[in-house]
Amino acid sequence: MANPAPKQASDFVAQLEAANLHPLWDRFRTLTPVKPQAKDPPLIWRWRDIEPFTHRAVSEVPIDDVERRALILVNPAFGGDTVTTSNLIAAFTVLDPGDRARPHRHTFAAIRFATRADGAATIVNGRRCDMRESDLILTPPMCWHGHINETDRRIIWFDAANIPLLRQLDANFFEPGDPKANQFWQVDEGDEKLWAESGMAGADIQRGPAHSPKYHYSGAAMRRLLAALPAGPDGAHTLRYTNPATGDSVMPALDCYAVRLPKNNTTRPKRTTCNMICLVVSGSGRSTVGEHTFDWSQHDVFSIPHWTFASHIAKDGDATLFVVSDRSAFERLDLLREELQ
Ligand code: GTQ
Ligand code: FE2
Repeated sequence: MANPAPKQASDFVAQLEAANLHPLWDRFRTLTPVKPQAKDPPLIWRWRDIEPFTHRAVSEVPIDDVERRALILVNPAFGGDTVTTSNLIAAFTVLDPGDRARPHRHTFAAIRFATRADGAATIVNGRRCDMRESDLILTPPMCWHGHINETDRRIIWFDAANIPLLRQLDANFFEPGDPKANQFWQVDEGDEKLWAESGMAGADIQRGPAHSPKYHYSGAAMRRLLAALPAGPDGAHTLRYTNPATGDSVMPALDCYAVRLPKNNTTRPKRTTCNMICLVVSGSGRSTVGEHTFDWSQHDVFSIPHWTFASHIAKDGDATLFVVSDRSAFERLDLLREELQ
């Protein structure tokens, strides 16, 4: 009789459970899977499906009634939770002429990337960041920010944040600003000038928080650097947005990249332990992510869940992707692993 009677074993487990004890041997496999297994299959959200809802949001949702007029891209694999892929959300935000999204600040990190936002402005900690095509604007943890559309056109941009990560850690703090404080909006670029010249910085500027002291990264500069960059080991030309004071990621738990895919050259499949959301900035192409193949064009968004192989190819000319990820968080926890096929 090598095996103990199952009843005896389960009695023991039940008694342990009643005493707030769990036997590790009983659930070892669940507690320590041999590799990560993303909850979500990769997903694509097509701009042609999203855009009509952005217009409806403007007509049905007055900006003064809401904190932000953002449509969040959700993967149903999270069971109705507001999550795009693990740790991250992505959204499109809409502002009509004259709209102001009131100031606030929070501990989650956020970014916005200007898709159709020429002339809109985001004010970050008293600095006015005027948005031009493909500009990236950071709103690092606890920096005050609000948005304003002083143009005569409807403005739409892509934004992303690590809200699901902070909910998991229960580390969210949120402070509303004063919606009537007019001085919030009456600012110029301010200290953003201190970080506008690459490779030059004030010698006597104190080192501050872990995030980038530069909040505004120009789309024109991104395009110039992407055109000059050699291909990496995967065949793509990849730029990382960095903190100019340290050379590190822009924020400790949100990490941004731009990728140029040369036409008709499939990148080598790659997987990493971090999560990525890709916005198609320009061009069209096809990505194979895990078992899924996505054909994409401008302003489509797709997810690359962690530990899922992804490869990309541009069609009819070069294509550019903007990628937002939680990679820097994994680096800081010494949990980043990568594989290239
Ligand atoms: O622009 O401040 O999509 O706080 C989600 C949370 C945008 C923002 C989002 C936010 C914002
Ligand atoms: Fe915000």
